[in-house]
Amino acid sequence: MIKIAPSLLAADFANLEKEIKDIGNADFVHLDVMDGQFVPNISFGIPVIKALRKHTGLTFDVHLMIKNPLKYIKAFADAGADIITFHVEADDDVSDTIKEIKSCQKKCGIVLSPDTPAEAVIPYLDMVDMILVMSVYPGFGGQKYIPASADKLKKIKEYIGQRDIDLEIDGGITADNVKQVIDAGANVIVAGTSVFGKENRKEAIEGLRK
Ligand code: S6P
Ligand code: MG
Repeated sequence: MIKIAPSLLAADFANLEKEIKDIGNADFVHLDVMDGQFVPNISFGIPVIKALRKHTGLTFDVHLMIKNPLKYIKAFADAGADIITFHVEADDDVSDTIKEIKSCQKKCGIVLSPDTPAEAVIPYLDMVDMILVMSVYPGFGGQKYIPASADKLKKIKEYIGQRDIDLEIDGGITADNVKQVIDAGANVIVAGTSVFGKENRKEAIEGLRK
């Protein structure tokens, strides 16, 4: 099943309660956490996620772009995350971080930046619920989709085989390229600018679904 995950990074930060209610027809809310160290930007963190939790029943898909995810997993879980994904390029041990997410009874996922090869997922295939392929370099919303991401999705889809793992794509997704990434194997579609850049968020989500 295809799931649409609008990224709040492109929303109006002064009106997040309204913004989150405006995307009630989405499947997930994608929450981009940046620490200014793993990526050259700072976004928002635990208190904002906790505050938003009261305003929607949508699944919170928390994407950690932080250098040391391990020590913050419990705090994000307690704040209301349902799925926590972190980068294999981060400093902490990948297996330990997966185990920590599972010990908090949350779904866990690993993220690959554009220069990390598809093969990097192989050791973790029997441990994760989700794999996120970045189709832009992490750090900023509103960038252009990197076309080589489709081949990476295809490879990872093959590695996944019959396992029950969601394959998520994130960065520069629009109504023009969404079919291409779904055909390549993605079933969770992150969309920031192509949802919150539109006047009518609900229509933008339906446009992506179509
Ligand atoms: C990477 C980026 C993504 C977000 C993104 C998507 O720098 O921050 O992780 O999920 O903001 O936004 P857009 O505008 O590319 O759809
Ligand atoms: Mg993201």
